[in-house]
Amino acid sequence: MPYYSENHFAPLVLSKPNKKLTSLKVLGMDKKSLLRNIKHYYTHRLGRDSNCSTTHYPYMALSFAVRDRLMERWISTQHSYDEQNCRRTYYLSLEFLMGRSLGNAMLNLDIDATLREGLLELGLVLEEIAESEPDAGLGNGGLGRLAACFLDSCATLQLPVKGYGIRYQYGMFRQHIENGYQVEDPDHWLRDGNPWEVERQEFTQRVSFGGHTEYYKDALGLTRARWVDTRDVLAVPFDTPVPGFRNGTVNTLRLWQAAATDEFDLEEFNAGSYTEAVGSKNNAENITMVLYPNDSSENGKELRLKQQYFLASASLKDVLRKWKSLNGDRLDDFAAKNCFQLNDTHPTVAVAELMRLLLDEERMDWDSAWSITSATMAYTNHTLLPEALERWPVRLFRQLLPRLLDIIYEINARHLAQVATRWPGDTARQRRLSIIEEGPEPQVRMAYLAIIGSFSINGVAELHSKLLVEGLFRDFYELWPEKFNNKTNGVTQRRWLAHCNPQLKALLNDEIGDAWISDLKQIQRIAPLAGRAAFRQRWAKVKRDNKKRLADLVERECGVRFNPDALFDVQVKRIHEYKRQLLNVLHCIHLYARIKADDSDNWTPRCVLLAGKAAPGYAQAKLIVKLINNVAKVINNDPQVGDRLKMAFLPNYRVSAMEVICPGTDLSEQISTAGKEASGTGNMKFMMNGALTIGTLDGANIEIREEVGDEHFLLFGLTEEEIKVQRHDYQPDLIIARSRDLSRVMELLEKGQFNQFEPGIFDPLIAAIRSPDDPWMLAADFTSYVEAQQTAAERYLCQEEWIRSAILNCAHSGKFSTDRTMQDYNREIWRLDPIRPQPPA
Ligand code: 26Q
Repeated sequence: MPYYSENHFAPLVLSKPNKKLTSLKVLGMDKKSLLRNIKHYYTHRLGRDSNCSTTHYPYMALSFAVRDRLMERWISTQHSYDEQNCRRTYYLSLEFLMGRSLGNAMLNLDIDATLREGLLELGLVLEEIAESEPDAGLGNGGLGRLAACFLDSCATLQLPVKGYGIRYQYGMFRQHIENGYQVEDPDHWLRDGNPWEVERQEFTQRVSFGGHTEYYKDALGLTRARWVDTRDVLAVPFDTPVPGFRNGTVNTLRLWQAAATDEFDLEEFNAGSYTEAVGSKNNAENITMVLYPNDSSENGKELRLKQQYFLASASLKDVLRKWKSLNGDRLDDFAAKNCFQLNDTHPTVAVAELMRLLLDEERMDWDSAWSITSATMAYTNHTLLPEALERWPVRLFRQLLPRLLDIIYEINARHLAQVATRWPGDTARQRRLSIIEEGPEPQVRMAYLAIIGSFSINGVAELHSKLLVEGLFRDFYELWPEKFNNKTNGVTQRRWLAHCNPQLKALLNDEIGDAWISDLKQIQRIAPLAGRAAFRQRWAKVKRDNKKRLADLVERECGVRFNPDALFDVQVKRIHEYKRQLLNVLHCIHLYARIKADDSDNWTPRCVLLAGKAAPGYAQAKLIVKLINNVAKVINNDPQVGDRLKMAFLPNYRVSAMEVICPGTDLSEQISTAGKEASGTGNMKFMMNGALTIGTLDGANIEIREEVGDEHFLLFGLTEEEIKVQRHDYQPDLIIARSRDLSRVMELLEKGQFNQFEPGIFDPLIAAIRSPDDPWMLAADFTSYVEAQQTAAERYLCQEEWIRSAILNCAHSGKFSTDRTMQDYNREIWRLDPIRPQPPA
């Protein structure tokens, strides 16, 4: 027996629920009660006085006052869920990119106007105070932000959905630029305290690693397994409230933090190495130290697999604990009442962990355990890049999670037997469909485990879902066509319009009322107004003010002045070759070359903004950042260019930066190689805020174009099918030679115009463009991209037409609300009943 003390956090237990302790007076939502509360926190809790001059403490006091109003609604929502013992969904994700909470909470509680006014009486400007809040950057990009938008929509739809994730001490790195290069800084987002979370030590879980499997006979003489000699880690939950929009519902995001158990390493302890034994606690606590800053899988990192299992195991144990507290030990109904949505393959080890818990801890037989597991798990895929599919070395699994590897082998054996029955003698197919990829270093294919263990598998846009079943998952589709479905992504209009674009919100409310905030389809009611000059004028004023706000940010951060009357052309997203920021740069160089060649009659002044983070180990992406900065420097410092063209790279792209960027954008760049971007969600934020898209037929761009109509979308580039065909005979050198424009651009690049004192640094980018194996086929789309850009420039000159298109983009963005996405998930996968909480007494 290992020497350990049980969870020392476990509190003493009260003999019965204490109703007196929890009966409380509901807090007022009026200005007077709010201000009283804020002042109370400022003085009595934070201990600050009139000499204190930072905005941090007013921010904290305000946040505590707002948080108090969430608490009572939170408790009553959770009571209603328990009382009704309703079916629930758990959204398992290694990433939740929540951004800031204060503005969202005030909007959803409907106290933002009251507070703005009240704070002014105290001589404080709400927007300035809100700037003190650091972003909760616990995600890389699209997948993590999608999880955050989903939570907002589920709370608004009053669906009993709980998020489970990891409380990283360090979120997504902060980026700054030195000599044009990206430099990473740690993001210690919790340093000044986080008023939006509540630690719940009482629900601490224990998670095991290492050890080995032991077999024994149970009381009935059945052979059973147990996982022994493990090294355990505690998982401590921190809960963040997730308020719905003006509806009294407050859901939960539960994030796990690793803590060492009090078991000391016995040998070290007995050898008298007390300090070493205590020091080794670090090992445990490291598990939740940092978010992996890759947005495609990083292969074989042991710590990452530990994070994945830590999340899966702690969350499943927590759900089983809660189940037993409400329903007792019987699990017959478990699958009818619970659903786990896996956000990509990252938490997929949950399939094997749920089997382990049911087999080894609950003593079920295999078939019962499997029927529960495979009826509760659902998997969402977010990528089409085969190289991004997660695989883990079998060796690592055996070492870290030996009992789970046993179970995965058993799942695989039974699965392959089924394949053999369906396609007798087809051993090639068996090899293709096996969870285990054979080779010198055998691997566990996580996507296959997810597909086999789930009752639903979905892609995130129509094209993506279609390509999945035709390509990557074709064999599985033949086996189980009924499991596969599409759920087109969305974004929450609460954050991405109502909160981030207050002027447009006011304009919309004035014209069509505010129903669109919880029913975005209503926004199409502004479509007829696009034909009214007076409305277009008001729209233009809002856009110009937002462009000024964005121009101020760019000037502050980049030292470049953007003229708000120019066309604001924006590409912000992770830096990735397939997203083709490089194509955008080639276009900028092309415009520069035209100006230098005095070819600028009827010119449309243009300000090009790029932003995004490159994975720290992705050399080619980092070089693209450097090129953007170098090209920008040449363009901005050339007096001959003047106001006709400006270019800037905004450092440290994050949720709160996008809140300023998307309202001020005219032209949204969505220019990935067709068939590579699963969906994209930035495209939807821009559209909602009245930008036109210049884009390929990729991901959700296709559906955006369908909704708004071809005339209001700037289409270019090869289709996915054309890319597939032309790939076989792709000769970029020839394409370059035949295009005067592209030749001129390549010449400038190749003669070192943008790296005068840094010879050769861009050679790898030049080589990529010229390679017949360039997977992203930049040269193939260059000419058509330049043409579409020229069309955009000409249309912008006719402001009346441009604004009409902008209004129609906003008007037709109704489909791209996550409210719609969540209704689709709920109708076809989760089947949850909305629950109205009892209003607090
Ligand atoms: C996996 C293993 C190890 C380390 C890191 C990872 C990892 C982490 C993050 C792999 C992928 C990601 C993120 C992927 C992502 O953001 N995908 C995007 O998801 C969006 C929401 O569905 C889509 O809109 C985008 O098209 C897709 O690129």
